[in-house]
Amino acid sequence: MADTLKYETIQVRTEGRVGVITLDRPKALNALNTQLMTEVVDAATALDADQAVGAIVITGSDRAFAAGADIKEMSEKSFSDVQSERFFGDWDRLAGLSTPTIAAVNGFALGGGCELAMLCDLIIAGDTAKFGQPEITLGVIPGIGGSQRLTRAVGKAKAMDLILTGRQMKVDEAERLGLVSRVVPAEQTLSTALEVAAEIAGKSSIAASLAKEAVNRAFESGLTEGVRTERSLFYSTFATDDQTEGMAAFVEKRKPTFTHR
Ligand code: CO8
Repeated sequence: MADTLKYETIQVRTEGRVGVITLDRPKALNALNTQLMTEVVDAATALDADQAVGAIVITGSDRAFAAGADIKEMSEKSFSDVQSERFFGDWDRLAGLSTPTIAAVNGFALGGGCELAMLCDLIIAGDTAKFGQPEITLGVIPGIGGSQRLTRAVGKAKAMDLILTGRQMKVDEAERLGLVSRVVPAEQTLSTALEVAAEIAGKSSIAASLAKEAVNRAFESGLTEGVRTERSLFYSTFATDDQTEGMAAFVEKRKPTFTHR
């Protein structure tokens, strides 16, 4: 389990089989600086390795999920700084977690904040949520996958609109475009995300990680390769105790008891 005491910019806790990471730089609207990025990746990696954790929720505050990468920190950097320190390169490790992840978003999810939400498997958004990629207004472009994941999620027409104008998109538009999984009243965002996370964590963790890998392959590759990958992942579920138990429980008309093996 992640050692929450060592973190300064996030809080980490577990509720049953759900790990919760709360971004905690309220004065900067949870702007993502190097320390926060390092702490989120460290905590998420520890939760991912913990067999007792079956889903991870990442959330912010009522006012902001995250208002982007920390502009004050970035403004001091040169090309050679960002290139040599692989600035924000570790963020990609979040995409490689095998535990399902849910972003619970209220308020601003802008720039790197929108990209962090899109790195998660599901986005549950409150009705106050606003998404956008405003990097163009700072003379830069998205750098944590935004130009790729947003385009795959909402299509070229809307991605170009959002990335070239830098405008903020309200949650009803984000839901219509398929960027968010569910929209709820803002005061219910975290509780809904925790419920969904608990539901996922109650399933077979092995099956969940294979299902996640299969869906991500659809996102990242062509149909033929994706279907081939899904087939071999499906076959591999027959090597698990959870497949034996899940199907036996159905046949015997009882609830399955998954051991996540
Ligand atoms: N970075 C640093 N500080 C921020 C940020 C930020 N992204 N966003 C807000 N803050 C700070 C403000 O400076 C302010 O601090 P202070 O009180 O010390 O001046 C405090 O948070 C509150 O902000 P505001 O007073 O501006 O609050 P408003 O309600 O008036 O406005 C907004 C809220 C609209 C969210 C506004 O703060 C804003 O526009 N923020 C910047 C949004 C933005 O441009 N985000 C994109 C950043 S670039 C990016 O994310 C690139 C990611 C790629 C990284 C590449 C890695 C390879």
